[in-house]
Amino acid sequence: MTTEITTLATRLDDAARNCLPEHQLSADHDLSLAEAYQVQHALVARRLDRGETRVGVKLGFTSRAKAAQMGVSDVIIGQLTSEMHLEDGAGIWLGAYVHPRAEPEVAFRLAADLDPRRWTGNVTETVDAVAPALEIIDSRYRDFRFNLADVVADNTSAAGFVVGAWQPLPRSLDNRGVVLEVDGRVAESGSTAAILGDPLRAVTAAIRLAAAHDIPLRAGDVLLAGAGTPAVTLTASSTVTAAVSGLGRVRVRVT
Ligand code: OOG
Repeated sequence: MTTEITTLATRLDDAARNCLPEHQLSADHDLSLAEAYQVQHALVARRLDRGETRVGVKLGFTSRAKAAQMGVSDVIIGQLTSEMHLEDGAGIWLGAYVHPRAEPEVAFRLAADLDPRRWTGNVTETVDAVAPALEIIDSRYRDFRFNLADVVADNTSAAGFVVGAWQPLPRSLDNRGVVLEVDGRVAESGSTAAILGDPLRAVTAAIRLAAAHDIPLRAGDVLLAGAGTPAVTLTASSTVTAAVSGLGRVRVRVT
């Protein structure tokens, strides 16, 4: 790993730990997508060195509305670690983040260890459960502004996630209502169809991206399929709930 990759990863890791926004890497570095994923790996390695474990992956920009909100178009992958995991109903403190937002998601659970480069393509054998989920995204960049390489390097803004009750895969998941509520009022609503047309396609996309960028996948890993609606900014003293029709709901309390 080059010194420069390590330096950039340290910039983003420090921004997350100090809860202070950082300048976009693209302001002074012309990173290719491959280099941006190297920065992401170096960033995750720092977390693993501190004792966190890898617990899954997440996709970004699987929804067109979400991609349009952020001005980017390609699907990207990020890595989830143990420290990001929050129990359903957990309280989070705004001061522990830079400028966090929440998104309603669908989560899958990997049935077995998987070598993404040797995947056979059978989605319903690869994942054994599905759950409603909430993701906390917190771009480490000032004003939540970035280009594709910036956000990949910043581990796709991953900061926290809540997974609801796991349940067996239903026959279809492709057109279910998704609602994001703040204090019981609907803030955003959409459909699982926004997630690549069908959230099951996110499984294929995640494995393809994991293979391309050397991200390991293990039995029990969580796979967040991407937002079903645009994100909402978290505000103090509020409760944010994500509901996916037929799957249930999950929430966080913001203090
Ligand atoms: C990047 C993460 C996007 C999604 O579900 O599309 C994402 C960001 O908007 O900060 O997680």
